[in-house]
Amino acid sequence: MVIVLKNSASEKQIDELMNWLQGFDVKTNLVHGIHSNIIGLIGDTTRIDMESVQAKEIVEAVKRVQEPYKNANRRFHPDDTVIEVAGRKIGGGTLNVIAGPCSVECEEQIITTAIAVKEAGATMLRGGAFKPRTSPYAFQGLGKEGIDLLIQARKVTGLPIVTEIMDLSDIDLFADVDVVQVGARNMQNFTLLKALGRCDKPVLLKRGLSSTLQELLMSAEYIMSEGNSKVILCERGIRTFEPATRNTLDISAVPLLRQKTHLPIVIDPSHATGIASLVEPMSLCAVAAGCDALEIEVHNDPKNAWSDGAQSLTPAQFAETMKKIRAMAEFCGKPLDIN
Ligand SMILES: [Mn+2]
Repeated sequence: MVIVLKNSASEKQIDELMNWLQGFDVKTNLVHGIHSNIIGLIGDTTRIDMESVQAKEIVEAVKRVQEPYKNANRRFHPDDTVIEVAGRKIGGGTLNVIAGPCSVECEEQIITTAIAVKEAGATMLRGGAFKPRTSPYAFQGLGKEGIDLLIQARKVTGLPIVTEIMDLSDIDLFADVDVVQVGARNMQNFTLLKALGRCDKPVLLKRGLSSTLQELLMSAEYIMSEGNSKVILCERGIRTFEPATRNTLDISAVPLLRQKTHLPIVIDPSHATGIASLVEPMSLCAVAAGCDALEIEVHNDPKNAWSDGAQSLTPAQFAETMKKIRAMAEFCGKPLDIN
């Protein structure tokens, strides 16, 4: 961090500022220039709030030269993080495909879909039990019953289950879930993130619809700084001016996050586009860009789905898409994870 001081700063004020900064356990280096003085900080500056520095009377400008996240930063952890989920590995050279319906609706729907996606080659099952819907009048999910049905589907297929938590008060219901998902709308629910940081469970963290990649990494940092290093990042489209797709898929997030962080990266082409026919081409792009997993909505009867039917693939479409995903994954040297 570099702090530029105002010309009016007195020696006493500079001393006071330096003492305050040293309280954060960093080395301070005062450099006298011709036109202005600067303080260079060396060490871990993640605990120093830039705005508090900027608020000091004698500070002209502050600039960070290092990212404000530490645990998620590749600079400090050069090796890729590989997260074990019931014998499968997310990250580290193989591709996982998490597939299933937007919402768990009933036993027949989730079991039929689970068997179909497993047969097509999916490696994990997704399904929403708690649904963050834009309208309070839309289907809100089956809650605990939905989680029980997912567990049943796991028994039948052996696929680990991924499902979303919306509220901290439900955390006990997730004890037997393999991966806890935090949705885009909760990406900055810091109380929830901190609580998940104290669990020993993989967390699939979705990027908020208007969040920058740095904000996504700062949210990962919330979980990691509490002790849980099993964070999986997910790009699911961001809101732009383009209304033709539900969101705009930021494919460049994959190689960019890869440079910035060691955490595994997932692409959700279903929510990113909102259109079933775009899911396959976007999946192939994502694999080519180097993602570690895809999360795809598949429904046994999309036309009658209780949520997100327009973006859900039928089991037959998913099976066809999987053939191409498998071929692309092999071409890219990141074959499908086989248990
Ligand atoms: Mn959905």
